[in-house]
Amino acid sequence: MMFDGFEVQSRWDEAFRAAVVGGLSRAQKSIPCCWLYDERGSELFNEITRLEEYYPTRAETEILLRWADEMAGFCGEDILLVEYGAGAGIKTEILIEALDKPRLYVPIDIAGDVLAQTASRMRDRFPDLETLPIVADFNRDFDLPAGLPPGWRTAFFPGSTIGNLNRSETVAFLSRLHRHVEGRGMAIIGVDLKKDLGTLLSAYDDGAGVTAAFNLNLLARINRELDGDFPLDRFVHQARWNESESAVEMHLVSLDTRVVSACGRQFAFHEGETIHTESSRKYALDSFRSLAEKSAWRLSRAWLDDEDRFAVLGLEASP
Ligand code: AVJ
Repeated sequence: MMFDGFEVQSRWDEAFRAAVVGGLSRAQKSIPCCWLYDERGSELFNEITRLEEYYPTRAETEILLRWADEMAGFCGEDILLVEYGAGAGIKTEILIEALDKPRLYVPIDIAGDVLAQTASRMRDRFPDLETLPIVADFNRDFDLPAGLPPGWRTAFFPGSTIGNLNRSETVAFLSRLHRHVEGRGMAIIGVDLKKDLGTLLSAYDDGAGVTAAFNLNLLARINRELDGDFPLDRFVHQARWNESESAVEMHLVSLDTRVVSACGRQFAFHEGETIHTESSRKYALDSFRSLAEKSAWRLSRAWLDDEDRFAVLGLEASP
């Protein structure tokens, strides 16, 4: 079925409204992290990746630059590279540059406009590589189109975006990747590693306040798009460690007891109450290995940066 732009937009608005109404009605208020990334949110996230405190992007890029040839050998020749999320740009270019005669590049993203930009950038950069963009929400179940060219497939998921998923979501996601590579390919996945809390927490609460602005932008978005009246100066950003989830969480803390309206409804906050806006899981290699094995993958390679902060993992599908 096809939707015109207007219909797509109104479904999107409807989904945001449902996420906010549902999320603010829970005992622990929470809004899924995908809603942080409107235009302004994406700009702020780009700024985050350049912060001194935010090491993951730099560490992962360093790993790719150093080990791309080995990764390419791991993937094999004539492969189809399937990328989940199309924003990774430079990291993808590093890998593709190293690959031996890649046959097809398949970027997948929910945002059609971002995807189109990625596809045209990659066609310019790699004119001999066929690019087949696919609009899909990779957190939900979907199949790759039938009739792709033959060849082994590698699923590529950089950025430690997998850290946003909880255990069961991670297993479901990895199982989907296993199906997408037809049970016999590879996956290359960027994973942030567990480390001292000081380093972890300052990566999510930087001195310049960019992460705070990124988090608070969600309330500005609710005010603008869902007729909300959150007072932006009476909510503050907080990064905290959740030991049982092994995750850094972002919250928005209400400084007062108050009632806020949005979507034509009212939501009560008590002083200090929070909205949970994102979890970013940090793994030990063994804990990731066991999730991979639950979804029929074998962890065969781990490429780390100099300071062992971040890992790019090479998984092989077990039949
Ligand atoms: C894009 C999900 C990988 O969790 O590190 C950065 C998002 N949030 N700072 C992460 C994020 C706050 C980022 N991911």
